[in-house]
Amino acid sequence: MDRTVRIIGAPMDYGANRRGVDMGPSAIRYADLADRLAEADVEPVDDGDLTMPRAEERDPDADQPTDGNAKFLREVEDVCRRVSDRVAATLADGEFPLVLGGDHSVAIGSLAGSAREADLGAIWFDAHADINTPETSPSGNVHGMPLAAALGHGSFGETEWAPAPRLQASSIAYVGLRSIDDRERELLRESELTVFTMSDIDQRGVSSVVEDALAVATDGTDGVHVSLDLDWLDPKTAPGVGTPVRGGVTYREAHAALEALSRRDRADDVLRSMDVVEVNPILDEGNETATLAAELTASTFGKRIF
Ligand code: B3U
Ligand code: MN
Ligand code: MN
Repeated sequence: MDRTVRIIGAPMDYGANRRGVDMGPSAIRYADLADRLAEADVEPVDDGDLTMPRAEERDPDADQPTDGNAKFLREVEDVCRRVSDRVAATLADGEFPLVLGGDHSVAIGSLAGSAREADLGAIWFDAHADINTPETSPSGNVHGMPLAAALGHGSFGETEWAPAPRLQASSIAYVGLRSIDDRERELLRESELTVFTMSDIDQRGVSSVVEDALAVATDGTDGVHVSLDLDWLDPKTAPGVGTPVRGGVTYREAHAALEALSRRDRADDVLRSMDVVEVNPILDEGNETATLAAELTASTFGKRIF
């Protein structure tokens, strides 16, 4: 056994515009996540799920802490503070935190916790850029904002819970973007984040793009956070996601990408924390997307065909 992977369920859907992603952690467990991780030669320990406040009891726009447009921001803050503490405690125990979403806003907590005691790099596998602020968001959904929160953009900069203490824009690389809002595009052009779109994958192949993303995320950092949004994959392969965008990576490309992160010569030193998000069992077909999430997580930890 290489190392202990602590599974932290965060069944949060406050950041998404539809119900269903709150069932993600159950569906991914049901798809034999623990057994698959054991086959990857890590020791899984399941912490169960964090308890969530109930959405039906809340008005999404009530009691907003900012003037901007961010639905359920108080609930997201409450959950992310607890995710952050759990991630930081797991790392302090020498274990690897694996956060199961829930919608992508849980990554605000993962990043903050992972970047407490280390200079952090991040690789963001997603169709979307997730760098809206409450001021620029077209939807008000916080799952479109986690990187803005972690970098302290807009009104997130006035909070003490959202910014990840030791995460720099220059250490973040996106892989596979294909849906970027106008305001996000303007910001990304001026920012230091590295953007690899689906066109880069078309032209150069996924393995070479992931190598470059790893170079960005490891340069001058102590470890890398991997954030896997299942809508990164093509909706034909991963139908169970809330905001599908056609033209994503295939099953084989996805495995190749995540296997590249754990090449035996570097895995244990480089990867520090991970989240797997946006699996929506209501929209899924036969738990296919959750199964894919479990398989890809095992690939990340080094599970090989032979
Ligand atoms: N960029 C859009 C859509 C979106 C972002 N992330 C997801 N959807 N999953 C927004 O609402 O911020
Ligand atoms: Mn996302
Ligand atoms: Mn997405």
